[in-house]
Amino acid sequence: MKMSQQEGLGVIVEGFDPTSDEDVRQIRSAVYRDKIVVLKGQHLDPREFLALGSRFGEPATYYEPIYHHPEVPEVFVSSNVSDGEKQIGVPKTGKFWHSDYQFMPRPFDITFIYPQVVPTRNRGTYFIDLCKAYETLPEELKLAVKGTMATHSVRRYFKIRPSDVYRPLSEIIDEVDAKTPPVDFPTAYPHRHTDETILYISAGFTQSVTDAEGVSRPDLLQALLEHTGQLDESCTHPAIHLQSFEKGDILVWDNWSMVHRALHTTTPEPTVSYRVTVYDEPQSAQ
Ligand code: 7UC
Ligand code: FE
Repeated sequence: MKMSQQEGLGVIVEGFDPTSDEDVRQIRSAVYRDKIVVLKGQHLDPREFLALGSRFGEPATYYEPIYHHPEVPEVFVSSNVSDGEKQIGVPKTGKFWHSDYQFMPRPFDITFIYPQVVPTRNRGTYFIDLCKAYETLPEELKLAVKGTMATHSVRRYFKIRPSDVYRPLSEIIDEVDAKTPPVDFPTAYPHRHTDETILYISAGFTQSVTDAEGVSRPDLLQALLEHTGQLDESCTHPAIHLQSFEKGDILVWDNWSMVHRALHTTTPEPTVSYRVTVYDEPQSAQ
């Protein structure tokens, strides 16, 4: 196995063998040290892709079945391809700054993305390292963040399902709130595997930041999002890393440290990718 540093952020890995305990150990530590790992030259079917993910932890099946791969439900499918009648997976997923399952009581530890059909233009995923965001916060903002909680919800980005057609919007919103009520995490969150602090907020899922007295601080949330680079709609902020990929690559990242945003093709080109997400510790060890 050969590992080389990527410009800016992350490592590129050639010759990863998912059946090797030593390779898996090295990739796991690279994920937490380098945040993004690109595994080159992987040729796996959905079951083998799931098996690869399982080497790193306990796979989690996405809570909404419309995203499931028809044969392997643990595989989440993002796709704008439909064979006439049947749409497999969901188009245009994750086109906003977020971290996977940030709106759930237990967000995923590691995300694996395996592009299947890669468009010729506008391919890639944007990333921002929230540990670096915390580290570079001006002292007064670090102080202001202390003791605050951030509230996250999927509400703004929940995708209407085919079965929702003709349902009242209010009923769907009530259902989303009942099924996935907002969750709270400390705004400055200690990383479990490194000595870093994560500025755990995203423009897509974070609804509010509340101070120790229970007062909502929209001004603070705005200033923090601004500092991370997530409010730059041109995505040219220096903190933003554009990760490109080609067929055969698997993108692996530390889902606590990184917020990401899909760059979707603006042309009508087909694009399909598979995703596996894992918990790196058993459920009970939370
Ligand atoms: O369709 C999507 O953009 C999915 C998003 C709401 N959630 C992905 C996740 O893993 O949190
Ligand atoms: Fe995502």
